[in-house]
Parts: sequence; structure tokens; C-alpha cells
Amino acid sequence: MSGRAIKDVYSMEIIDSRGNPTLKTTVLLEDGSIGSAAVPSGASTGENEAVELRDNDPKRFGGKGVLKAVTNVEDIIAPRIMDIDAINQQEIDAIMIELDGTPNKGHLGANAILSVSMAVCRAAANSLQMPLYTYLGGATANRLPVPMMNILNGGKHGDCSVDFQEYMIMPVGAGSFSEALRYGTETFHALKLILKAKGYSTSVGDEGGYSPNLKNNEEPLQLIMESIEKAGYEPGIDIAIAMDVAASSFYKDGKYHLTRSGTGEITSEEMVNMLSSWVIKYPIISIEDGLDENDWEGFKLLNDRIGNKIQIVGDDLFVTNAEFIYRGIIENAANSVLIKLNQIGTISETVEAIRLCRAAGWNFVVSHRSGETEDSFIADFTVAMDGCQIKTGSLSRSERLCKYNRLLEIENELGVASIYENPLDLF
Ligand code: 2PG
Ligand code: MG
Repeated sequence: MSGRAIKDVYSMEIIDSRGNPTLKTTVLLEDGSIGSAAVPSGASTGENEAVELRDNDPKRFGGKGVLKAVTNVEDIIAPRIMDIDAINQQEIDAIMIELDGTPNKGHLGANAILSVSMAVCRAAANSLQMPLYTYLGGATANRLPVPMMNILNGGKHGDCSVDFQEYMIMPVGAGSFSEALRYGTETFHALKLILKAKGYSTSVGDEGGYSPNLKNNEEPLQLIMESIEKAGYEPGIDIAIAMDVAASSFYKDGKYHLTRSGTGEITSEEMVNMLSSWVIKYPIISIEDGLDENDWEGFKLLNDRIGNKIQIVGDDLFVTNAEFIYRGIIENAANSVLIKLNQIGTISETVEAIRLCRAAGWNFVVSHRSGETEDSFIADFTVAMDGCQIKTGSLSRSERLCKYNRLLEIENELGVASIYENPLDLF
């Protein structure tokens, strides 16, 4: 039997960056190699995402405990994957999908399944004494991603007057990932000074970006332009802007309710007009979830209007699910996909979603969740997938920084072999 045979699987409840329980699972192999992984958790979740199994026991963590998921890992999944070679990722993922038996992993929980999928992957890489990005991506995995850094948090991630969820900077003009990280960090600090000078709060939201009460949903763009310049960079050349509107979180009865900012209700077409006008005024190169997850017509309109110039990214719209991505490709509803492992629940299915993007000539962005842990899996995963873009929060809070710091390590390890490119050049 292979030294990589799975010999033990154990799981535990840990606490994530928002103070909610999540799972950490560890897989032990015959040769003594170990792989551990912790799963993240979203706040602005898409309605078609795989199910995050919670205990619903009001006496523990307000019902958010994950002890059932822990038990599912240890009592149901573990016995079925014992003695299998850990490099058989597809086989192990398929066994878990079959064991679950539902289309949305509602039986065992996508959190339980994903924790095993990732831990098995790490254990195999460790056994082979390979870095995770090499194990998953092969000997030529050498592209460092352009980060989308979420320096201003609104919507469900911030307790402030901004309706839109994420205002991000992308250091597209940097020469390397480490330089990009420096550009971003300096801009983040410049933004703090600007907010302070204007009397705005500098406390941070769920993803480590500032979350001030501002006049409207456009002011963040003006402040970010100012901060890019204050940090000594040229907007659009050195640093571009990306947004996640997360429009599903304020869509009701056919209207977009921009309540926090006091803008009022707007139609799908008005949303498309507003976003399109901002793309002319500001160096925005990517807009995620500009419309609600069921507003396919709105998505098509936006893609039709500006999809030839910038990335139109579907997150809640596609939920990392090949079935929805396929529909998006056929209907021309977007041109890029946000990729989140826990939206679908296994590494194999996530890779399948990415393959579909590549086949269609679409871009994809590997992403964290708003509830994160110290696990930096997605840093290696992004390099392995040759994806060129990662969205992993702001430049504060270690559950965000651990991903950036892991990318620095990878860049260091790759040395002169590492590459860093503007994602729109691949578009
Ligand atoms: C998103 C994510 C991550 P959440 O909408 O893209 O930023 O948020 O994890 O809350 O769904
Ligand atoms: Mg999103």
C-alpha cells in the first residue's frame, strides 16, 4: 500500500475572523504526512451556493455551531476514504459527492466536504514534499496574481452608509507581486490620512477596509482616486479600481434599494447606466455582481454596454458552479467568474468551473470569503490555477494578510521564474 494512504481524519470546531464557528480538518497519511485545512464562510451568500451546515442549536453560538459537520467528517466521510491514496483527489471528491447525495451538499454540508477535500490535497503535497502550488499547478506554475485589495468596505461587510460592498484597488502597473503589495499598502495608508482629514471614521469592516459613513456610493471612488495620487501613483496606470456591488444584497421586488446612502430605489437599467458612467469617469477595470443574481437580463445589458472594456464578474450569479457558468457563456451574461471553493464544496468541482472559464476565454478571480481563517490555501490555489487575479481583502487583519504573505513567500521561492501581469492583457 502507498505511503500516501489515508490513515486518519479528524475535525474540530474553530472560530473564524467574525467570531463564528467553522471547521478545521486534519488528514494523516501512512507515511506520517499531515494536511490541515480550515473553511471560510460568506455573509453575502448566493442563493444557489452549496449548503454550509450549521447546528441550529440556539444554546451554542446562536445556532451557528458546526458540530454536526464535524461529526459528518469523522463518522461518515472518514471511514469511506480510509486507505485511499491521497493523490486521488478526484476519486475522494467523487466519493464525498456521492455520499452526500444532494445537488447542494445539504446532507453532509459543503463545509464538512470542503475541509476534507482541502486537507487531503495538502497532505498529498506534503507527502510528496512539494509546495501546494506546485503539487496542484505543476512545474510551470509561476504566475503571481494581481490582487484586488478591498480598501473600502460597505454593504453587508461594513456598518456604514455605503450600499455597495467592495471598493478595491488593483496595482496593475507594478513590476512584481511584492511591488503590488507595497503600492496597495501605501495607498491604504494614504486613504486613512484622507479620511481622517475629512473627519471620517477610520475603523475597518469585515475584510479590513475602512468603513466610513460617506455621502453616497460614488464618494468612495473619489476618495480612492485621491489616495492613489497621494501615495504617489497614477490612477489607471499604476493602480486601477475594481468593485463588488454585491447587488443581490439590496434587490427586492424588481428594484435596487440604495437605502443606506439615501439614494432610493433604482431600476436595473438605471443601475447599468450609473455603473457605465462611472467606468468613463474612473479607471474601473472590473465590476462584480453589478446586478442581482436573478437579474440575468440586467447582467446581459451591462455586459453588452461595457463588457468589451472591463471585466463583468459573476459571483452570486455563478456560485462557482459549472452549470450556471455554462448558462452565462451561452447567454453572454458576463465575461468573468469569481471562484470560491466553498460555493461549490470540492477542489475537483472548483477546477471544473475554472476549466470552463478558460475554454470560453473568460477571466476568473480566485476569492476569499468575508469570514476567513488563518488558512492561506487560496494563495497557493491561485498560483496553481494560473489565474492571474486574487481577491483577498484589504491590507489589515491577519486573516487577509496571511494570503498576501504566503504569496510573497511563493514569489520568493520562485525567484526570477515568477511572473506578474495585468489581467486585462490576457483578456
Ligand atoms: C463576495 C464575498 C467576498 P462574502 O461577495 O465576493 O468578498 O463576500 O464572503 O460575504 O459572500
Ligand atoms: Mg461578491
